[in-house]
Parts: sequence; C-alpha cells; structure tokens
Amino acid sequence: MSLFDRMFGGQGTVRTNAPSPAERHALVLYKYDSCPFCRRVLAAIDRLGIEDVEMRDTMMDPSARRELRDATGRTTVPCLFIDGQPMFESLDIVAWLQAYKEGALAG
Ligand SMILES: N[C@@H](CCC(=O)N[C@@H](CS)C(=O)NCC(=O)O)C(=O)O
Repeated sequence: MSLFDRMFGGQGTVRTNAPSPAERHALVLYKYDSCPFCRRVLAAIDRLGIEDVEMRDTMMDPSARRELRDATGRTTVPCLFIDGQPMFESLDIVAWLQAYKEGALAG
C-alpha cells in the first residue's frame, strides 16, 4: 500500500465523512414512531442488525425534542447524531448506516 493510501484511506481516494470501519461511532437517533421517514431509518437499522443506536423519541419525551432543537435549531426527525454531529435526511442516514455496517463487517 502506498503512503498516500495509508494516509488517505486507500485507492487514492480522500475519505472525509465516510464511516470508519475500525471505530465504533456513538449513534443517537431522534425520531418518533408515526413519522414515515423515521420508519425508513428504523427499518434500515433493523435490516442491517445495528444494535448500538440510542433512541430518543421526540413525541413521547418533550426533553428529547428540546435537546434536538437546542443542538440543531430544528425539530425535524429523523436526525442521527454521529459522534455528536447531526445528520438529517432519512436517505442520507440510511446510506451512512449501510456504509457503516459494510465497513464494520469488512473491518
Ligand atoms: N426529507 C426529510 C423529511 C423529514 C420530515 O419531514 N420529518 C417530519 C416528520 S414526518 C418532521 O420532523 N416534521 C416536523 C419538523 O420539521 O419540525 C427526511 O427524509 O428525513
């Protein structure tokens, strides 16, 4: 493997926001169950067998909703915090989880 590959993650590609297979990430999902976009993310978590996601329900728990608003200025769900950084958009979240799982399996 070249020095470039060792520094930047292989195959000459600079990887910035890609999930790292070697690390576990702290994952916290803000959601509520009747939200169809949340259900898309929950189904992906289930299908992928990802177990280490802390769930915060913004419908059942007003303090979770406040936390989300205070941290991001928004109350939109789903929102996945990855090591403290919020990611909105269910399709982006599903794509990230998929890549995380593939990395975790490969690593
Ligand atoms: N395009 C977004 C849509 C998210 C969305 O519209 N979520 C609704 C619940 S179904 C929501 O949180 N609405 C309340 C708000 O934006 O404060 C996604 O795919 O995640």
